[in-house]
Amino acid sequence: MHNRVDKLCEKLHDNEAVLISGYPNIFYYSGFTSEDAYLLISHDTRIIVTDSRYTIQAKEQAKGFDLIDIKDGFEKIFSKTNAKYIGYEENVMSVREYKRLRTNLRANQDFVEMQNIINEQRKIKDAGEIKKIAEAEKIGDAAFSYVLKEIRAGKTEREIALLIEFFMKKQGASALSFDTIAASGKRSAMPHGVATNKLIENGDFLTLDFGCVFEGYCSDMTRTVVVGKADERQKEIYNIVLRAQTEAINEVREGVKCSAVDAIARDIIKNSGYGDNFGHGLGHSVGIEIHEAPSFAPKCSETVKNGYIMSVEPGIYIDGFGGVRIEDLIAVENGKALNLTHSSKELIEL
Ligand SMILES: [Mn+2]
Repeated sequence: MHNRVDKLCEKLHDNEAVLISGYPNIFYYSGFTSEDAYLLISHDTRIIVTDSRYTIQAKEQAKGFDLIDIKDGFEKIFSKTNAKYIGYEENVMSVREYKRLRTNLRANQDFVEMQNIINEQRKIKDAGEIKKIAEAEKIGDAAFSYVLKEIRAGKTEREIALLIEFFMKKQGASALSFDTIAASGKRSAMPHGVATNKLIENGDFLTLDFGCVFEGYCSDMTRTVVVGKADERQKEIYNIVLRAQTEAINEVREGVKCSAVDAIARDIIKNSGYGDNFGHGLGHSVGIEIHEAPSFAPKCSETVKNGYIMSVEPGIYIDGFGGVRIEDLIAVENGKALNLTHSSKELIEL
């Protein structure tokens, strides 16, 4: 944690501090696992602010930080640094909180927005982070092979989602990365169709998109199966998505443009006649949060770097018919792509 704080300070001028108020960055920089806290970090300050519910926990987890009780007030907290500019997280702080905290600044201090500076180093995952995400993804793989034996016509999407969720928690997951998507039949045309009480029917596509949190880090994977026998159109769509996904993964390596990886998959889908049926980006980074920067998207100007963990998840969605998405998590190590997802991508008919 300390080198992360040091690295952040390298980006701050002598007269700048940051006030971190969102869980992901509080966890990243201090190891503290509750969101009811603030970190004040500058060249002369390492402070964690929380309340009496978390005092013991903060002392144990946020080593190297001085603890201040929030009851002491922000006037005292802001007086602990000589910094003139206090950077805040604009994605996190509410307008109300901003207004309230601002009245506690010293006369010569002011707030400035610093979300990107605070988030920047989280793009590159260290070996320990990659290991945790790989472990989380392994739990997802195990959940998928387990649930395959349970999927059949007559069960609801919700039942299948719950089985996946219970299994992942039993395997050591502390939480879900997001609400499990289990979208069957026509509902599979909704890229984010969370599980409902719809009965799974024979001939349905069933898209399962799920992930869990392991030691603070998220996993994410998607598989689409057919319940019963796949028809010709289902096979056609599935194979286009699979080819787009596989060829995009083959392009992932250090130095390649994120937009170029997106283009590989997008062009394959477009040239197969389904360009209008793939509306979302190809992928996103995953870490403490399920959606992190950068992304594989047409407008992303970044290049792939070692330490990036990215999803690759093209899809084809046809209103009134159904849809297919296939998603793996890829880690970039030693310049090369390493697939963290091991579940089969052959079309599974159940
Ligand atoms: Mn995803």
